[in-house]
Amino acid sequence: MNVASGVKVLVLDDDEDVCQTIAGIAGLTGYDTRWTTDSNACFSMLLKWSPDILLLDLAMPGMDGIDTLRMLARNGTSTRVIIVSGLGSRILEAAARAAQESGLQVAGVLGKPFSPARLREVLSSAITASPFARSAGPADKQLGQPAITATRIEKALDRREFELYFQPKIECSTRQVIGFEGLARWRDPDLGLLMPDVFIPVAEAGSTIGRMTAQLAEQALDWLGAQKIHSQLTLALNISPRTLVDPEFPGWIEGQCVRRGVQPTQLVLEVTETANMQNPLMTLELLTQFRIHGFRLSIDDFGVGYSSLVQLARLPFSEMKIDKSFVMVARADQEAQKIIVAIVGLAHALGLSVTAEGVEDTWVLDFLRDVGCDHAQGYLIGRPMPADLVDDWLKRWTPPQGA
Ligand code: G
Ligand code: G
Ligand code: MN
Repeated sequence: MNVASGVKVLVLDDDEDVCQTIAGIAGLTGYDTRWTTDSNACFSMLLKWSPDILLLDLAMPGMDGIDTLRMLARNGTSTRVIIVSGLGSRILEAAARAAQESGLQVAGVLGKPFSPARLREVLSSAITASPFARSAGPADKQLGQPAITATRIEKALDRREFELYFQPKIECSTRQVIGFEGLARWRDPDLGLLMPDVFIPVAEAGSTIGRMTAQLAEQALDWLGAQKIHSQLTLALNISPRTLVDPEFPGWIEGQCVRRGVQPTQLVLEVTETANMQNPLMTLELLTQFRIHGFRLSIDDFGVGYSSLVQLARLPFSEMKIDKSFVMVARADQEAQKIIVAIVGLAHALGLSVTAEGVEDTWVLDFLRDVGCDHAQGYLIGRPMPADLVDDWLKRWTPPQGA
């Protein structure tokens, strides 16, 4: 069946020719199309006709596109919006970001002039893309539930309720699996499966992060030790900067590797920088020790937060992970694409490998391969999964078809 059939498309543009062109192409493709050059008429059609998609021109006399977007957000419209403009991609993408942040479902941007093919592409991806959803913050998740406290975490550690989930990483050029990132989950008997953003900050604020890291590191190394046929796989473990002030840690983790016959090169330690790296010298010393003992070090969430060029040059990292906020939007956001290209160049110039996280579609995976990014991780490839599903996933892994 034609994806367009039954889909209602409304066009708002002050230029009647543009309206007619868009409506003509969309109509021929099978969309049920209406257009108007007047914002007020547009609002009334939104209410009475409830279109699925609104193509909105940014530069309008009187009420401009931003005013219209603000009104739409205030009315809580569920119509998906495609922003159209000849003002250039920076303005288009800024408008899209503002609209998204105000809660609208932005389904794409369309620069003028555009080809009929490009219009059809934007329209069809607006239908097939999953709706933009705001993710619930940690506060929402805890609503009406017992608070996560250090005491509760202490008990959970005694009962070994923390568990590693595994998310696969592939090589962009060959699409072979190279390893996994271990992500902490808390299987609480009352609350169910809890995500790290709920409990890691509590653990970091108190004194339980050390024990938690140790339990998760043991699970990681047990898993690596058990990979007989996949002994070349790597596993990345997230390390809190708080752990990087414990002088016992490098020696301890090395001992744990030796006990299980795991090569240190199989373990990657991912570190996110934070504003309060309490003891920069100690951190520098410990990170250097890890490298001396053969572990690999990854700078997590690069490009946002506190990671700086100075830190990057100063600390002995072997890998950089491009933050998912750039990667997830790369298909529609040319600025994000440029940032990715720049980060890949920077990483390679410093002799680091690069992993992009948050890869959600094949276009982005192809893009990453084309710009020389080494590794990719994201929902397209696989979601974080419990250990007992990993073998099966590896057997069934078929690389997504690229261009
Ligand atoms: O999927 P996800 O919600 O798993 O992870 C959210 C965040 O929690 C990530 O930024 C990740 O760095 C952090 N995180 C996940 N597991 C661990 C862990 O074992 N230790 C630390 N310190 N952070 C973790
Ligand atoms: O900060 P860190 O990179 O360690 O966190 C990884 C986080 O990103 C985890 O919460 C993981 O579940 C999440 N994640 C991994 N891949 C994707 C993806 O493709 N899309 C989104 N939205 N989140 C992802
Ligand atoms: Mn990470």
